[in-house]
Amino acid sequence: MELVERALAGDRRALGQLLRRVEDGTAEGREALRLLYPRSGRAHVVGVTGTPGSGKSTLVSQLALGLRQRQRTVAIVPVDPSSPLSGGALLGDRIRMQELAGDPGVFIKSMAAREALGGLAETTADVVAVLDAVGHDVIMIETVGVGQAEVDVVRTAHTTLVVLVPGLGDDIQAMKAGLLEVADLFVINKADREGADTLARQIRAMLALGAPMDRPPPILLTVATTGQGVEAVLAEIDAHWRYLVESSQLVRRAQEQARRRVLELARTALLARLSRQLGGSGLLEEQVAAVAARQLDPYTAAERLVEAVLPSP
Ligand SMILES: Nc1nc2c(ncn2[C@@H]2O[C@H](COP(=O)(O)OP(=O)(O)OP(=O)(O)O)[C@@H](O)[C@H]2O)c(=O)[nH]1
Ligand SMILES: [Mg+2]
Repeated sequence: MELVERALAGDRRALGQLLRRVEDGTAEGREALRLLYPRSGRAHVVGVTGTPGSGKSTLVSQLALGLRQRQRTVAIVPVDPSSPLSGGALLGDRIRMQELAGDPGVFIKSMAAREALGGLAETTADVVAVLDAVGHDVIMIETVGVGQAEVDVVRTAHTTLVVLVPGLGDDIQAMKAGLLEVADLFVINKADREGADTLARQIRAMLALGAPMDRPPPILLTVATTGQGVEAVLAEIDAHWRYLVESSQLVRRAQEQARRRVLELARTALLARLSRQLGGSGLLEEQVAAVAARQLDPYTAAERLVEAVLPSP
């Protein structure tokens, strides 16, 4: 496939076109993924999430600059499922990321919010696989950590940074909403403001309440606008990668993710086949009507549909 060849040769325009096809789930996108997937699996995928406006994009830009100084190539994937137009925020990010824009070692691919067929997390995983396959060393995914969709997105990362800011009661709420358990590393950004140490103590106290952890997430303070503390974050990101490799978790996670993904896709494929084979037979409508009229329970109805297509031996 020509587009794949060109993307592999470092053609950024081709890569952009390829990623759009993958994102849209077109036949060409599928084919590209089939060709490229065996080349993926080398990049360190870093998820950056946290409360809105906490400085995630600023931090990601700084991390990218630091990684470039270390001669590592970087891809950045801002995901914005909350705003259907993904206008303002990303535009702002783009401007802030300008310093990186002219660098051939940095590629930025934003994920538009849309009715993705396979779900945002799945589509993002496909996009990440392609960015990985064409040779990026580190891929950073930025999401606003508010909804389940976003938590699902960061679950596809190897290392997850949760970015919080001092002086917001919201942060504690956010942690209760599931951010606490996805964090491999806490970053208290805007440490130039009052209350960073208090927040660090609160996080530590909250972690102490939970189940004992093999590796309690470090808590680091940064001022992303000046770059203060960013080197330490980079060091911890690397340390976490080494931990994943040495504890064999990297292999285990890859297996778990593969299992989840394959089963999910098999489910989708089965469902598609079910509706195709039932199409026109009227069986589905019959069952739906019976359940709606309370003549039949939904379990039995579903069982009948499956039985009609895949009779049990
Ligand atoms: N004082 C201070 N301001 C910061 C710091 N880091 C970022 N900011 C500012 O905070 C604002 C939001 O920064 P962003 O990087 O866009 O934050 P974000 O988390 O990506 O925002 P969303 O993607 O919209 O959720 C910007 O005006 C930044 O300049 C910091 O360490 N200290
Ligand atoms: Mg942002």
